[in-house]
Amino acid sequence: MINKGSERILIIGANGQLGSVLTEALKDKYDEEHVIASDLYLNEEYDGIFEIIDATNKSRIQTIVSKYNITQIYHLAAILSAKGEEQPLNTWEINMKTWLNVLEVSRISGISKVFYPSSIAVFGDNAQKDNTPQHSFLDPSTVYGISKVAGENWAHYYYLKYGLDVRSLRFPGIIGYQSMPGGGTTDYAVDIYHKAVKQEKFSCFLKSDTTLPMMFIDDAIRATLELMEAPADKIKVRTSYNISGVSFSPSEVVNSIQKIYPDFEVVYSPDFRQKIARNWPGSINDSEAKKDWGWKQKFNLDDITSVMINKLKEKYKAKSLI
Ligand code: AKB
Repeated sequence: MINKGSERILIIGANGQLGSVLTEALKDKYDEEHVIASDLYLNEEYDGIFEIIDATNKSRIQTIVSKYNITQIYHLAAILSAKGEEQPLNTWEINMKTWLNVLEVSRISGISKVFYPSSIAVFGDNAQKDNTPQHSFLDPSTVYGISKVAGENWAHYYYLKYGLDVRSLRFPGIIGYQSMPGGGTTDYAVDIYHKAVKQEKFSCFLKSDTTLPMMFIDDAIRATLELMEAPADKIKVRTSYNISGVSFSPSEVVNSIQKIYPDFEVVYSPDFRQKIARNWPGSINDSEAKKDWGWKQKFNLDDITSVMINKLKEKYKAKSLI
């Protein structure tokens, strides 16, 4: 049972694709005035308590944690796989520094639970490509992937050495209608729905048969909340859990969209992101998450297509853009 009144939650990276939706879900679950959203820039549209935090600045995180007596931190700020390749050393610096700052502030302030999103980007060429097991060889090909492997190991270290209750999921590509992803290799799978609804032709930066693990945003949010609410003794993996949603290629999502928009057109112009995708798994084995804390995915590809198209239609119609 959650004691709604006693928990005080800080979300770092609340303006992002996952952060913006997770923050609303946390506000539904806990007292609204106990959920503190934060990011590098103020979100003018956000309705609730918002603080500017640059998470490379440890004392700023500490100030906000002390100001609101924070008990849980969700650390969602990171530079993703494709964007990260533009400036590898800067990506390493930001992804690691922000995470180590969060871990240190959490340790010093006695934070009761911390959430850290990892990614399928931790896997590289030497991991099994289909049904990739939890305990695989990790030789990522992107700096984002390297930072997530290191981040998972730091989570494990803080758990072992200080007993800090850090929990983590290896997210696949996340598909949602509320906000756009930024800088990932799986971003095409959101953009494609926007183009379909606007009845525009889509140019895909991956080859048509590149199968990747993906997940609908509702499943991703539910997985996060279920993991964070599970009793601590159920959490056996203290690096990061594999979780699976659906797996599909660009041509499969095109087929799914064409059931609703038969004239939807796509051209394929693979770029550097194809090489990143080729190194990632096609599907994920999440048996440990299922066994330990009861994870089960709900949305398949056609479910995702139906919700995405309906919600985006509403959104674009409201703005008179379609
Ligand atoms: C990316 O494409 O970089 C992210 C991820 C899979 O972590 N969406």
